[in-house]
Amino acid sequence: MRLHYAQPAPLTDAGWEQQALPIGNGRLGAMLFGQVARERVQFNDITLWTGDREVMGAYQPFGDVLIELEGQDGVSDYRRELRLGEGRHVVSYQAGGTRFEREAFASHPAQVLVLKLNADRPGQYSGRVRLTDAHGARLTAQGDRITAVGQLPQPRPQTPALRYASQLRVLPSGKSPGCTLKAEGEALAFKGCDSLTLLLGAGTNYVPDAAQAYRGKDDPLPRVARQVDKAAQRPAQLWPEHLKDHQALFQRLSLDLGTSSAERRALPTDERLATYTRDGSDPELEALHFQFGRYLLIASSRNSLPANLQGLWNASKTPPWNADYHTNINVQMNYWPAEVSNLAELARPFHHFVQSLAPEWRRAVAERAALAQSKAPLPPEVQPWDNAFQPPFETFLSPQGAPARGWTVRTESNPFGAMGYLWNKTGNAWYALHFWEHYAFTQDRRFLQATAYPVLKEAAQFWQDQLRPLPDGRLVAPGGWSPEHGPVEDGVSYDQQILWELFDATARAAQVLGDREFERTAHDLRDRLAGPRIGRWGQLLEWLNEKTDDPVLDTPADTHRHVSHLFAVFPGRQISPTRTPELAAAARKSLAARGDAGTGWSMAWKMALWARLQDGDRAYRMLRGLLATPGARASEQSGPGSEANNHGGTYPNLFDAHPPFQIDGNFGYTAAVAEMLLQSHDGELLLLPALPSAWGTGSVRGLRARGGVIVDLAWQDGRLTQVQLHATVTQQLRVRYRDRAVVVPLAAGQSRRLSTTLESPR
Ligand code: FUC
Repeated sequence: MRLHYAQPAPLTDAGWEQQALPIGNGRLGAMLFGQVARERVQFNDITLWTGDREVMGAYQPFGDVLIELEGQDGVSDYRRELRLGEGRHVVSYQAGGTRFEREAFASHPAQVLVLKLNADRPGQYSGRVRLTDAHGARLTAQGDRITAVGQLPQPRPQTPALRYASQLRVLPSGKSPGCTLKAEGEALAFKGCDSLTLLLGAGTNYVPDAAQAYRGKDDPLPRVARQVDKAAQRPAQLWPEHLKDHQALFQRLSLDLGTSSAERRALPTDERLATYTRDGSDPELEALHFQFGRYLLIASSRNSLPANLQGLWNASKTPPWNADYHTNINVQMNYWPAEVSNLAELARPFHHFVQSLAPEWRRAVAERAALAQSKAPLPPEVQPWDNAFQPPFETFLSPQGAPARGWTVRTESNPFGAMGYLWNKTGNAWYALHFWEHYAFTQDRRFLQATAYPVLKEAAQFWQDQLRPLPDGRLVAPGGWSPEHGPVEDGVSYDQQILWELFDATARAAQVLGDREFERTAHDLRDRLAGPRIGRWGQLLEWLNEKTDDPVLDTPADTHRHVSHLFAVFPGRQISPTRTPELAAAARKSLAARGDAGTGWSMAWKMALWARLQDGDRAYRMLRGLLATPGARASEQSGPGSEANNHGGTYPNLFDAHPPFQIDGNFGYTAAVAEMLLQSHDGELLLLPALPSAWGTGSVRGLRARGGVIVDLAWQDGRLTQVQLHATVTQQLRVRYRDRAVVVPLAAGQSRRLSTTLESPR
């Protein structure tokens, strides 16, 4: 469970993106280069954003810790590694007869980054440490610490600036009598030390509260200094405490997809990936990449803002798409692995984000509704392409002209309420479905009642007010857009399918909670929606009416990266090979025509779709394309309609290449692998529904299914050999393997082993 390399990452932008390695505690994170004489630790806090409720801004880099070491000549035996099971980065090498070892981890319990410099001979550490700040804060070095306090430029004069602070403290350790540490200008200089511990704290005054414009009153510095000081009082406990915390999450799931050769295993990860791109045959790398997705979620999604387009790792003031929260696939994909890979609590930051931004999003909808009601000419800041105002509908009004209840989102969003680009109107429903899924997996009824149901119901009411009847009575979402593809029009399949899931989930939630009336309303709305239809060449239609005169849209030549009209297959469940075989066949037709090409996230989505269509070998083909040097498999994939740069893949540091780096492909990969091994969306537990022939023998422990069931499986030569179920709530569970299905009674807290013919041994 480790990534390892025989050389440091170059100190360049590309070195950062493709070779440096990430650590994180869900809020604070860093990228490590593993340089010897001059190490750079580039760090982030997930809340450091420019912008406000009107100005988009961008997610920002915080600064760097720069470590300069003397006497590091003649380096040999160099190795750097990222140990996923420990949440720790380790660099080791030999220089001048000394063995040096450097480790780094991001502690969630202590809320600091910890770096330790060790050596096997005393007094070997001389050099300096600096802290830099990406936004020109004043730095002061005093005693054993360096402090930076600053604020980001105000986006508008009336918006309070976002304030931040970082602090680095250096603790020399060991008995070496000659060890000195002192401030020199803005740096800390040390001489003759046995070992050093560096503690880095950082934070902002971001608060998840619209009423305070997302900026708290408190100064970040005292909190940051307190975190650093508390850590400094107990340096020896930081590591065991971190390890325990990390493993409590990481070790819930283990995956064995087969054994790789010893030669392959010994290869540094960059060479190993290159070899794999050519030759495949490395199931341990495939399993490692699955676990890397879990590692990244643990590192970028805990008790603060949710993972953004880059998780929380960013070294640029102008990152691609502002490293924002993109609403039409990206932020959702980030959370696809959370429930299935047994990390349910890591989905909570996304829920909190939605809840804390809802007041701003309500305001945005109300403003649009008021504009539409006033019938006044649109103000200049409303772009002509703003699909809230494209004919024939004046969104967000009900057919009777009343403002719609609730909120929704545009395609781009920041953590202060600003949104941009076209409205992604069913984004509200898709977000609400993440709340439902959390309940479905955890069976936490309190969460359903207090948290999920209000969100589901508000989204359902929004759509109750928005839907328009066609002359034949079917209901359609007005003025929608199949993301980033085709015209704005009524009843696009993406909207219709998401709304089917919304009403279905809302009805189920209402049923659990005994809200009879709304259960009926939601059911009725679900059943009146214009549903999926099949077109001329057997495809699933992407728009309400087939486009018969477009050269690309709705033809087999359309290879656009978005596959939004297949939502009903995954992450939705409206279409399934067992319940709706004709529609599933049409989805398959559309998916095959779209081709294997795509950005990272597009490939990951297709992988999950093939898994849901129970075609393990096609899912595996997507996996091979995704876990490969970017663009390496492009020749077999290109087609008209594809973008020039849209061949995703994986960089040597295993970051997903959109390209450029974008983390959704990592998370999508993990979710899709889970979907190949176990599915629970269709009213029964499907065991190994899309096991590819490449994974002959293997096992998984700790997958999570809806109904709160934890599942362990083993298989041999492509056939199931072991099943163990652990129930968290009492239930009658339907379990299927291939064409055999049984109902298994499970009591809360009970573990049950089933035979491979799905009978439980007496
Ligand atoms: C979506 C995609 C792009 C990119 C962007 C961040 O809009 O269409 O490919 O991933 O999000």
